[in-house]
Amino acid sequence: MHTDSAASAMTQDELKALVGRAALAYVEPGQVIGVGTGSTVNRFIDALAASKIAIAGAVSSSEASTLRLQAHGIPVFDANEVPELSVYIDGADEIEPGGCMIKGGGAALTREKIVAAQARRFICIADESKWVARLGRFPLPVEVIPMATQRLIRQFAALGGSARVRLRDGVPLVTDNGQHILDVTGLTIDDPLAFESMVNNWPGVVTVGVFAHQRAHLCLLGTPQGVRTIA
Ligand code: ABF
Repeated sequence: MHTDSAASAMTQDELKALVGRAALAYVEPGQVIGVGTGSTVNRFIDALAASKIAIAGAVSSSEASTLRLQAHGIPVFDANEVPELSVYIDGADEIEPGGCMIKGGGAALTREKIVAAQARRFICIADESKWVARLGRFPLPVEVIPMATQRLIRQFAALGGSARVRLRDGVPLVTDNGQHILDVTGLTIDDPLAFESMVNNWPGVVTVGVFAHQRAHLCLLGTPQGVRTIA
């Protein structure tokens, strides 16, 4: 772990821009790269466009990231067209020292996990507010098939969790995949790998927002003292 050049006190958005730029060091010309979703990734996309690094294109994890990439003239490929990606760059809602994450605050967790699974290396870019000792403070996003919602709410309650359907403008948010999101508070996730495997098997769960099977190999963490590179 090392810290780059010192930086004065920075806002969260400035920290996101800092790590968005730092991620460029892991992008090689001619590559097709995997691109995540969220405001930190947006800063990476903008930095990538400004850098003029001539990548071949990107595989995107959301309609939102696709639109931003295309607005910069960066070609976007379907995941089925690119068997393997050298790198996947994405944010997180929480990341712990082992590289396990909670993701899905941006409702893109399913496609994020799909694209991450195609990449040799997952590089997480985050401001220091995302760094936690143990996962679970952030409400856990779970993408679900709507007909299973009530039973899944009861199953999370049996674990001490309180699950709510994520709303947008007063109605259930519909994901890029046409499903709903539950946000679950009150969980203690001591073993992310076991928890992800368990919830993945519940009928009606599309994706649970614990990324332990697809954990980050490297985290670029934005701090007022600069970027901490944590492997
Ligand atoms: C995305 O990054 C989501 O999984 C996660 O919620 C988000 C973090 O958002 P932001 O960078 O805007 O804090 O991958």
